[in-house]
Amino acid sequence: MYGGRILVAIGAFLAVALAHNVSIVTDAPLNREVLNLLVWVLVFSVIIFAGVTGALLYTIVRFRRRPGDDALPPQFRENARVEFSLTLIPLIIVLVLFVLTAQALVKINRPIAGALGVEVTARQFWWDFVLTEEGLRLSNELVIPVGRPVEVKLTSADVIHSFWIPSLAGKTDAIPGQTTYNRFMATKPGNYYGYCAELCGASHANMRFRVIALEPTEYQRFVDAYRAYQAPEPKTERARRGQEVFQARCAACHAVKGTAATGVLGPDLSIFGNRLTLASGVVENTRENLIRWIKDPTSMKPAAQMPAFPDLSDADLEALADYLESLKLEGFDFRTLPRF
Ligand code: HEC
Ligand SMILES: [Cu+2]
Repeated sequence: MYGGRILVAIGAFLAVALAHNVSIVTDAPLNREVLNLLVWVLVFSVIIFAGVTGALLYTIVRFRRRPGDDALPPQFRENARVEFSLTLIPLIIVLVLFVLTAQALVKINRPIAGALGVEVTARQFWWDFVLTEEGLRLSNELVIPVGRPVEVKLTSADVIHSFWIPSLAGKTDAIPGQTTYNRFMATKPGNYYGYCAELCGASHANMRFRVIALEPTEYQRFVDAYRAYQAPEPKTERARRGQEVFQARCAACHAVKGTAATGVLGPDLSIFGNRLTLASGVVENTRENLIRWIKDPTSMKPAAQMPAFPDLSDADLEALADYLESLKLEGFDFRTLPRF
């Protein structure tokens, strides 16, 4: 009875998982290695499960008490052969798994020639990315090309965080004072969700990021444009006022390429107008959210490390928003990319 129900439950789970595509994405080299290990562990588990339950069932049926069985059945103590095999078989299984794991670890940790270097610094509660070769800083939304492996060099500026892009790569801890590595590759253009996967404080759950994967030519166009980019001069009186306020109140922590703002305590806002999200992937980048954020970041993100600006007038807030939205690389729109 129960067995049947359990089988139905497992079947239903698998059907739902398949229908919802809860699959491990095997494009990424690291994920593929881990998936292979999982298959081996599963195979051994099934063999052991079948062996143990099979022996148990056989014993129960074969040696059950029958009418008239009144005498004590034969009693055994110690059986060297059984004990020897019960030690040897698990030992072999553990050794096989050990060798497979060691092989996978070597493969996963081997540097990939020609990989795109990205330096990642995790902070409470946001992510800083630098495209190493190009020397370009991008905060919270990393732009990469499709079809080229990415080698992430990871560290943390404060506590332990963990870098995780479920559709592309396994988790890697970001540890203060240490460098760790994560390697992955996107095979489809898209807007991939990333998360912090290590409890790091009040806004741990609000510490997300995006990876924007572009076709190689589109990526190259982006890199060339961003390299040459200098923040455009404000075109309206209000945006000009916004820039003044920004220089006075925000530039100590935020950088805008091509201006006097060079702060590094907060995310780089050079191409804020191209950004899809605000506050490290927590809300959509809309004017309403932006103004709410500047007035009081902790109302949207507990313990956020940016001060509130309750003293800014509505006019100044609108001016700041005008200015920030004008910081844009023309000709790029990431909103239409599929999401993973
Ligand atoms: C003391 C440093 C500091 C000052 C001053 C500061 N910020 Fe911030 N800002 C931060 C930090 C840190 C974050 C990241 C917070 C988070 O996401 O957890 C941030 C995040 C932001 C974001 C979201 C960026 C993103 O990538 O999602 C915007 C927009 C922003 N600040 C605008 C401003 C404006 C406008 C001002 C001036 C009125 C300002 N900041 C002043 C430190 C500062
Ligand atoms: Cu974190």
